[in-house]
Amino acid sequence: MAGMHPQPKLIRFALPLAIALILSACAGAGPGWTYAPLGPTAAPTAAATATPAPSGPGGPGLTIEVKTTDANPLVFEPAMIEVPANTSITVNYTNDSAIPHNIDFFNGADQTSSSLAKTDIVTGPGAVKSVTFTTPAAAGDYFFWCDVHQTSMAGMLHVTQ
Ligand SMILES: [Cu+2]
Repeated sequence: MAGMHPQPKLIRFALPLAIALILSACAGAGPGWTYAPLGPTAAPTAAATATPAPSGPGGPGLTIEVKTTDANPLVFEPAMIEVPANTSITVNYTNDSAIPHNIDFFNGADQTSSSLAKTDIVTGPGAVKSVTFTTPAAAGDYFFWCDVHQTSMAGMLHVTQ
């Protein structure tokens, strides 16, 4: 009985042994593999190029002086300002009265239009507030007033082409 088994037993042992030998031979020859690069690593994206900040309205533009005097504390002088269309202007408003005022420009012939630009309200004497904006592209008359004295203190920005 025992004599019938040796051969199959030998094969059963020999085969795994052979495989083990082959594997160890390979291992002895050094790794059959190498560390593969981790694939194309995405190069760090360059920081988004910053868009240059708008340099603002070109040129220094025009400067307009408007004032309210202590002697005449509820009017703009001048009450009619003539400016070219589509031009950057800086309005320097001087309040020499002890009454709070500002100057608020509208995008149309009266106060029903939206405000184009306005200064802060300031109380004089000797107080100056400035505002810079681009005049409308269309010629015409554009209303302005004092936000504090809407019914009594107004004027017109006359825009020419
Ligand atoms: Cu006022």
